[in-house]
Parts: sequence; structure tokens; C-alpha cells
Amino acid sequence: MREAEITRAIVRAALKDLDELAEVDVLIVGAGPSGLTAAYYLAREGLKVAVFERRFSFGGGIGPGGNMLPRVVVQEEALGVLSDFGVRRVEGGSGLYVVDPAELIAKLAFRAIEAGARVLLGAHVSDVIYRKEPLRITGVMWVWSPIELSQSHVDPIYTESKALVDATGHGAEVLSIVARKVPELGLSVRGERSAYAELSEKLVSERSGRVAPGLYVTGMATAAYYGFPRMGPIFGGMLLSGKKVAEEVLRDLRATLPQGQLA
Ligand code: 48F
Repeated sequence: MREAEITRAIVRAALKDLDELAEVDVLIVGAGPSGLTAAYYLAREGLKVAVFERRFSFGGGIGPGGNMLPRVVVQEEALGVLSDFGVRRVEGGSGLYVVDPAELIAKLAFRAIEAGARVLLGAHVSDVIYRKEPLRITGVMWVWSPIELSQSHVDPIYTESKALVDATGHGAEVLSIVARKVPELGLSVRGERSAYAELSEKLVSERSGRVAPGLYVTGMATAAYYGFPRMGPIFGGMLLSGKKVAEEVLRDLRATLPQGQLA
């Protein structure tokens, strides 16, 4: 086995992959709890789903637990989602269940990938693509994260999507870009408010979904977009929100596209 063969094996497979990622049915930005949950529920329906994550790891805000104590909680309303992913939990009282963050990250990512979602690590989404008449978000521009961090002047490349999901967490990065750079859509990101866990869990679960043609929001990006409170190390709302946005995307794609037109 020669070194050149190692290179060729990587390059051939990676280029084929990137070719396929030029166009997908659903592009999810962010591999945190809401993004991975949405990816699983969409991929298992046979859609071509990609998740672009700028870090070289999964899980977003799950890993550090609560103030670095290695546990997070999930409320009983989200037990069905935990069961879909096979995540173990122990009762914590007051309708709360306690989960190991490492297990939660691993199982969310495992199920999403097993269902067929393609997760691309180190991919930073820096802009969107849009079209007029009809006005619609049609994809993203992205660049490898180390390039973004180096502040080098490197043009990003494109991925087109029928549905784009902002799962970037507290920063609502995709929606912030659209608010600034596609003013015709009239979006504005209000910014999240101080903590009120129960209220925000409910609001985020209910309101995650479509915000503009081709554009959807889930997880803490929903709280940032609508100005809902933050909630800290409780994750049921993120899981329910990921499931809710998947249901909305599926409903819209099935309504607008005849079978067979999915990528
Ligand atoms: O922050 P994150 O975990 O978002 P979430 O799914 O969950 C929020 C909770 O973790 C927690 C909470 C729960 O009560 O408050 O904070 O809403 O995951 C967001 C992921 O998106 C990535 C980021 O690295 C993280 O892994 N991300 C953010 N901006 C970009 C991005 C970008 N521009 N391009 C690619 N990935």
C-alpha cells in the first residue's frame, strides 16, 4: 500500500460526495439537538438530507451538560422522541428525565446518519442563495471552517436546497443573514430573552417551522427569531422542535413537488 493510494482513495470518495451535495432536498445548518432530530425524521422518509456543521464534532450545546455537570434533562412530553432514538433515561422528579449527554449526542447522530442523512463536518454556512418571482430561498454558500476562521478571501461554493433549515442555535445565523441581505422577505431576528424554561420550551416546540418560502427554523434559533426566552440545560423542546420542523418541511415538499421530483 503506497501513500499515493491513501490520497486517491480519499479524494475520489470525497469529490463524489461533494458532487452529490451540490443539490439536496433539505439542507439543515447545525448538528445540534434540533438539527440532528430534524435530519432523522426527514431522512427516514426518503428525502435527500444534508446537515452542514461548522465544528468537527456533533451535538452543539448538548456536550457540556448543565454548567459542565454531565447530565441534561428532558421533560416527559418529549419521551416519545427519546424512544425513537433509543436514548436511555432515569426519572428526575417533577416530570423530568435525566439523560447522559454523550449518549444523547451519539444516538441522535447515529440514527440520523443510519436513516440516510449526510452530515458534513467543518462546513461553515456563510450566505444564502435566493430567487425573485417567486421570492424564495434556494440554498446556501458555504466554505470550510478553517478557511472561514483564517479570514482569507476565499469564495465559498453553493449547495441548492428545496428547503433550508436554520438549526444554528442562539445566533440564528442563517435567519440573521437573510434579515440583513434579503430585505424583500421582511424578516427580523428579535433576539432571545432571559430565562423562562417552561414557557420557552412550549413556544419553541410549537412555533418551529416555516418562516419564508424555502426557509425554516428550529431549536434555539426559533427563540432568537421570535424573541422567546432562553431555557438552559433542558432539551425536550429542542427534540420536539426538530420533529416539528421536519413535519412542516415534509408537508410543504409533498404539497409542492410531485413524487419523483425530489433530488
Ligand atoms: O447550539 P446548538 O446546540 O443549537 P440547538 O439545536 O440547541 C440548543 C441547545 O444546545 C442549548 C439550549 C437548549 O435548551 O439552549 O443551547 O438549537 O447547535 C447549533 C449548531 O450549529 C452550528 C454550531 O456549531 C452548533 O453545533 N452552527 C452555527 N452556525 C453555523 C453552524 C454556521 N454558520 N454554519 C454551520 N454550522
